[in-house]
Amino acid sequence: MEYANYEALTPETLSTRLGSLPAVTKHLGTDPSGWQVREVGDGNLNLVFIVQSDQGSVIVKQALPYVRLVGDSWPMPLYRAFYEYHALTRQAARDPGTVPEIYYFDADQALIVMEFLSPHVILRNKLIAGEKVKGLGAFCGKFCARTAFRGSELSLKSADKKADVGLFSGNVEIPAITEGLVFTDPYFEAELNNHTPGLEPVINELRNNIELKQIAQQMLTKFASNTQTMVHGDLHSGSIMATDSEIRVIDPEFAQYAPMGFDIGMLTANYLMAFFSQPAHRGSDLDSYQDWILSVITDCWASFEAEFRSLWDSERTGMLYPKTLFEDQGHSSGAACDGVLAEIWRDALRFCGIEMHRRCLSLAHNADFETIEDTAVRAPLEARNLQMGAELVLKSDTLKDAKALVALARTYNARNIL
Ligand code: SR1
Ligand code: MG
Repeated sequence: MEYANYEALTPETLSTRLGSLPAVTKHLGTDPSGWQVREVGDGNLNLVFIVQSDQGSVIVKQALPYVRLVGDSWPMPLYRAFYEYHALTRQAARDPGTVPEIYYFDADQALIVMEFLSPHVILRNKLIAGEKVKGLGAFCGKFCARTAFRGSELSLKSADKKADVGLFSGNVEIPAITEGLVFTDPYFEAELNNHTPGLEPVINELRNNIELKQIAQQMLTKFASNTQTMVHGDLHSGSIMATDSEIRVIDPEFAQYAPMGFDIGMLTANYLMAFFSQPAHRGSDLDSYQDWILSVITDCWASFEAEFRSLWDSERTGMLYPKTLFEDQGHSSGAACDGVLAEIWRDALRFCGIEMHRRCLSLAHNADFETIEDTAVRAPLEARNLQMGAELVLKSDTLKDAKALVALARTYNARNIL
């Protein structure tokens, strides 16, 4: 794609430029002069517009040719919209009803018109505000299991899966962001890094731990070379929108084929960071809200495992662990499934620990901690998060299950580190 005609939309030009598209007028009506357009993008990369008329609303998301968070000194290919579009279509097929409906895609303008989710809000804001979402853990676990299983050669025909790996392998610069910012930058003084003052003793300890860096690089190797399934690639609480009981996953432009444990590991990290940040956000309801966040983590893993096992029994039609080798021989494949889940669990814990580091040490921190204005309050909470992250990376073999994981989180939450 050349993008010769690409032009970034503005609130002033959007109605004229999209006003005659049937896919859009179907939702907003045919009189664009009455449309209200607001640019609401608060992510790190793109333009996002809410377009409303008296007949309905849509979201228009358009890629910019650079990283919005940094500016045009960091160019970023427009083709990421193409991958986001393809990721959304695959997620919609693999776990129907969990992602916004796409109304229109324009590859040359790097834009997607999609369903406006309302009254959904970004989950991270709900977690900061102390709001609960019914069924959150179960939803997330099922989403991770279904997309992991159904995007892999446990389920897909090999030729289809390999063709898809080929398609997504064109998405180079976006994974490179993760490869640098997530796996590498936290562990040395990289140019774009920043951290809360006061954390230096904890950071020095991490950066001087050679084993920690070695395992982080092992996980980077796995992330970059293991094409087990199509992952969302950036699954955190900012990529989930929810009401009190309705949940959707958004923003899969970081999609790539990668290890099955990646999404659920990153998501678990973001729940743990929400948990560790709570003392600065809550009052008398602190304990019960922190308990609820930990229950989201255990629910998520329970639902992931149950769904994965169910798909293993009912949809294992790919070339991996075929029934011809097990059930058809009168042999149980239960231990093989246990083995696959054990590897996902260990990988996820390590990805989780690394994500806990990057959100406090490299570029693109999360609002859970960043909205704590008093750095003297923020630093000790981040210190707990950083040290637990290191334990997850270094000792993933010793943590048996999600119950043990949340018990460990409680011990770090009680520590005075700085
Ligand atoms: C430069 S992009 C920084 C971060 O924003 C995205 O949401 C991803 O998390 C990425 O790592
Ligand atoms: Mg995003």
